[in-house]
Amino acid sequence: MTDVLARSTADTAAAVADLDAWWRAANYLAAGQIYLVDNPLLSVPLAPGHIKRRLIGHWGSVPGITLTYAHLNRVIARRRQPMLFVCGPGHGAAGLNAAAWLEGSYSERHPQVAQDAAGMRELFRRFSFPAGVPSHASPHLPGSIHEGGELGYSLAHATGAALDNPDLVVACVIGDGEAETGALATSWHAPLFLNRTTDGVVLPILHLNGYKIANPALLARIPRADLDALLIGHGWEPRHVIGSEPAEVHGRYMQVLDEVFDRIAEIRDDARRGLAPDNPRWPMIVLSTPKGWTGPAQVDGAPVEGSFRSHQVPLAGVRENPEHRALLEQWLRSYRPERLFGPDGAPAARIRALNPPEELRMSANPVAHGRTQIDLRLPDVSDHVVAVARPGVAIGEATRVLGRYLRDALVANPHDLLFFSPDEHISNRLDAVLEVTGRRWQAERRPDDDRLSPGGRVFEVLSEQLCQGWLEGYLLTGRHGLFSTYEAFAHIVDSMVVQHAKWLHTAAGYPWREPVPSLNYLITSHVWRQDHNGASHQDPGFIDHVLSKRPEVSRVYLPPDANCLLHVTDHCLRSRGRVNVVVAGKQPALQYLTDEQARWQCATGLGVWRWASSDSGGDTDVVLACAGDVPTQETLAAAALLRELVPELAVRVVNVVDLARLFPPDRHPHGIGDDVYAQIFTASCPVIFAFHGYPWLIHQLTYRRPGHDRMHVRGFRDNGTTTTPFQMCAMNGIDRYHLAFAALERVPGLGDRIGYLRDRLLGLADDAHAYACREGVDPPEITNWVWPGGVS
Ligand SMILES: Cc1ncc(C[n+]2csc(CCOP(=O)(O)OP(=O)(O)O)c2C)c(N)n1
Ligand SMILES: [Mg+2]
Repeated sequence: MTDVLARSTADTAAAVADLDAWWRAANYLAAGQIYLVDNPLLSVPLAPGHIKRRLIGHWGSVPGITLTYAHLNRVIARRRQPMLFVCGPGHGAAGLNAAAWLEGSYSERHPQVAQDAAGMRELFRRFSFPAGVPSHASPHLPGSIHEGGELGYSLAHATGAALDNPDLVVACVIGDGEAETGALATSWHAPLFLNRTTDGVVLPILHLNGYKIANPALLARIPRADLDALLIGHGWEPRHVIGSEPAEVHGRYMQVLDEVFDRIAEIRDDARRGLAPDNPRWPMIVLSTPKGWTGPAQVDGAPVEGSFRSHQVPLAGVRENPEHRALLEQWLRSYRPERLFGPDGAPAARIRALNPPEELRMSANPVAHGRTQIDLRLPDVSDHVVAVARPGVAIGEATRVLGRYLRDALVANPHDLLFFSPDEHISNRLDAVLEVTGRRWQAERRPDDDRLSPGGRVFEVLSEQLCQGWLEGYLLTGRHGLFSTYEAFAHIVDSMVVQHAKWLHTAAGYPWREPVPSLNYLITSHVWRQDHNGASHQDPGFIDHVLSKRPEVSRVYLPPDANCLLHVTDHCLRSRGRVNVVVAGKQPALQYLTDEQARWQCATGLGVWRWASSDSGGDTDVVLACAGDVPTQETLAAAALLRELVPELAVRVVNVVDLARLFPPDRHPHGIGDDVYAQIFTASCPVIFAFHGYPWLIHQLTYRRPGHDRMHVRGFRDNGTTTTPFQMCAMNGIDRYHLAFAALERVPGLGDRIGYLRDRLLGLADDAHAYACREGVDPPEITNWVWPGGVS
């Protein structure tokens, strides 16, 4: 291939000149965005009035980003290679905006920013400006799937985007500072998961510009041989582009990219013909060019180009300080804008000639805009439900049931659905999926390994950040997936879900972006059933975190049994543009609702369980509400106890599946009005709410409801250890005995009986405690408890 593409020296010089012109144009436009509100083409001498009052942006990263973009464009045009550009240093967005503007796609998506002088002026003005566009590679930027504000996720996103996209190359610029983050450090494992035949290619470009904000970057200060050893050890074949002389760097970059893409073609061809090893080393690039390259060399006597000082705005006082202003003008004119843009401001013909064909522009790649997605073909939930002849008697394992549904979903969607888990897929009882696929693995396999496979569709890696990052990349490019993880350790990705939720919310404002499939979490090993683990594994706070995000995006579901879990998951897999958290236990547990009842319960999100209530047709004395599988069981057991101890008491049982229903409608699209709230929770009865999570979340959701002081919430009080399931509940006051007593305490008219009832209920709690301490298990009347039956 290289022979075929070989060029004469004259051709190479011409190509270098063209690349350099495109690069200079992009750099000019990037600097213009940071500084200018007017005089975009410098048609008159620079004056203070042309300069922004607040200078915001990050210059240092830009030249390496634009250089890479220009060179990839050359490859795209020559090889007609579809490519996606993921930029780790998303703070260098001025460079990316510039590239998209030069390619014409910025103007297509933002018609007010045309490819002319007025458009260029607007491109500059709106950057990091109120009511303009942000300083990072946010959803406004065509072709971007990665904001790059919170550093660390570029390579994971790129890997996720490449999965099941066999024709795509995802080029991923990684900042050398970003490379120090935990998420990026583990992302180097990608070659051990990517499939040569069915996946696309990830091309990491480690941008070794030497500096972060205020410090050198570690990888830039270790011996080259050590850096190579690190990357080779991770399965990459690094090739270096080093320099600070533009013409030399252009030449070298061209040559290296030709070699890299030849090698990529070779690996792909070999794979498709069944040749060569399972896990070849994939080529990658280490780009060592100065931070802030081509910017001011020195400012006020201190080096800026090639230094951390170029990270943001190299010249600060340009409105006030004529010396700085002169330096800025000199810098901007050094790109020779008059040769790059016509008098009308449009990019010159030679610049436009370097753009790839329209459909291959990275800034117009439909993959980045969710435009290549399909709907999942999902199995019929009714084919998977567990039979519930009587509520609260049969035992089922919710996630095991779900596993069979997911297995069939995978069979129906073999190329668009993936499962991710930090080594917990089987522990979470989703085994059935592995009847039809394996666990993705390209490293060594041994005979006693369990279902490892180079094409497996279950991704297990012990990094929650990798699971999340891969899944995000997969979703953002229009495919579907599920991330199952322990509840307590979901916090590891707290920060990532914040970023993703922001992305989804902002992206929804751009009609040219299709809403992408939702980010679905299955939290199966939850706080109440950490029988093997204890305190370290007990924290239900992830749902608080997710519900604090934008209401248009965030959803939390607490299905009480297997059939509800099926219906909720079916809904989540069909949804778009959401973060769905589904919390459901994996332990054998009582089943309550039939298929039809579960369908209704999940569609309405909350409801009165008449079969468990004793208030039909008359006044209600107390409401027992619950959300979550374990709290539901304890609430029902409390309701049964109350029937036995105080048969005349009118008790209503309410179950909440969709937590956001508790919001008022002006706070969340799923919120219910006060009228419906009163129909369910009554207008004035005490409500004892047994909640899966921290109690204050329920208070937060309901504080504006009339008579909020009647809401008494029991939940996790951070009392945890390795103990029996019932003792976990008792330690936190959500066990049946304490719930029943909490209800009685608040019901008027029991007179002297309350003392007896108190002794009885708390005595039973003590007995259960003593039994557990003696026997190491819960008493049989608790372990084997079933709903006693009888519908009022
Ligand atoms: C997780 C995270 N921590 C800290 C920051 C603040 N921050 C913004 S840019 C930056 C330095 C990035 O350096 P590098 O990745 O080398 O990018 P470049 O040199 O290309 O600008 C830091 C620390 C951040 N954005 N994200
Ligand atoms: Mg850097």
